[in-house]
Amino acid sequence: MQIWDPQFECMPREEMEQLQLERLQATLNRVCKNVTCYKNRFKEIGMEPEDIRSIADLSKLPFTTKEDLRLNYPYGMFAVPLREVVRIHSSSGTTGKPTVVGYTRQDIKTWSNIVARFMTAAGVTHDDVVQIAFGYGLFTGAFGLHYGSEMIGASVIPTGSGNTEKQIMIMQDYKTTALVCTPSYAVTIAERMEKMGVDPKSLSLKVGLFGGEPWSEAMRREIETRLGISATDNYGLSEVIGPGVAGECQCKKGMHICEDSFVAEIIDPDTGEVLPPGSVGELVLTTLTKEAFPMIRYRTRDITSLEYGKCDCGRTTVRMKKTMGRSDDMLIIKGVNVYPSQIEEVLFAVEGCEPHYQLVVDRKGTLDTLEVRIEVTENIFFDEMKQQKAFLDKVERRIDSVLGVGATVKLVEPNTIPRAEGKATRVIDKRKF
Ligand code: DLL
Repeated sequence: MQIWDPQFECMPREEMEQLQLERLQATLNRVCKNVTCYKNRFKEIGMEPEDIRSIADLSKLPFTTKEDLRLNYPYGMFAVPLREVVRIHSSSGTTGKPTVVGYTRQDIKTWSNIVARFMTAAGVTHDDVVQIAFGYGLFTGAFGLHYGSEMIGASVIPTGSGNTEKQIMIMQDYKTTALVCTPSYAVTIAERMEKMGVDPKSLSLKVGLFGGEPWSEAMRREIETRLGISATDNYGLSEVIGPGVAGECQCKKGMHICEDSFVAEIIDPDTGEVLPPGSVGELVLTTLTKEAFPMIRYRTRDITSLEYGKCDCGRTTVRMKKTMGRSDDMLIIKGVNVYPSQIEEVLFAVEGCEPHYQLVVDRKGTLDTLEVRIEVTENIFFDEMKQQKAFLDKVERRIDSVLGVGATVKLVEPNTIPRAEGKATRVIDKRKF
């Protein structure tokens, strides 16, 4: 298995912590000098950057939140003058103003390099033909993987997202070997291929690099079988750099975080307290190499845990588990915390469920209700009411026993839940309106 940057990816832990500390101190000095928000923060807590003498000391500093970025919209958190910024992207937030992020020329190089790392870890080499089916534009997904692929020397096909039949034709004719998109779009592509009668075995596809949204292990198995590929997960967020923060190797036992560029902490989302290694909590990230848009203790809202043990691939970097979802996507139904990904796991385990589902949360009087809409495969028939009832009972019982919350399951006709081309919308929460 190839490793793109063995010096950093396989660095002994003590050495990595030393490197992180040096880079952290340099970053803190720079933000204190150049970003008013951070300058004020240090003043408020009566600290100087020099007071941070270890990585553990980081916990003495306040968090940065999306609200801080909103208050400093658009360029207030930039640490360099705009003339040094060569690229601007934006987060995919759907409410309020989006967050604006900037990159210097060096940031673009750093970004390309860390994306090249996880793409190499996923099995991409300069011999590959990489089809990028993420939306090009303000979203960081397409550009990040595009630049990473070029750095590896692979041949990039920038199809962008959508136009699924054309994607498939290109895959056939241009002999695509690696597919890059959201996991939900991968399902959309697989489904369309089946409809078109295209046998995935007749394609040259080998690997799929999917990210940008949470997806379960069950969904991975589904995609791997339907497309006949090896599928890996990769994680990132625009505020921190975009894709490239972490990615899986072929062992598929967690996503390796680029620790020479980011310090990862897990906190209790309610108290803000740093949790011991292995705990499940909210991921907080501090950038160590970014010039234009450094972030100190940025609260990602993503719920995961960290694994510090060595991976069989030889990399020593800490791995983050697949995220359960975002703390702000967590549904509280009748007082029980529910992540859409948990329901996804249950559904995939039931034969006959299609990987298309939607959760509708509502309130009747003071009581929350959860309706799980699922598509059933065309070959399962429910002409018989008794058969249908048995199926519904089975899914409802499983949801109740796994999540501890009752749900009404409703079967919907094949092809009625909207297909995703980018990130899927899984939840309709009517309680907010
Ligand atoms: O989604 C960056 C990205 C693009 C990562 C392509 C990987 C591949 P944003 O649009 O700012 O950036 O959204 C970031 O998406 O906080 C997570 O909640 C979610 N997310 C991203 N990747 C994963 C993943 C990009 N692999 C937000 N698993 C993050 C689970 C993910 N959630």
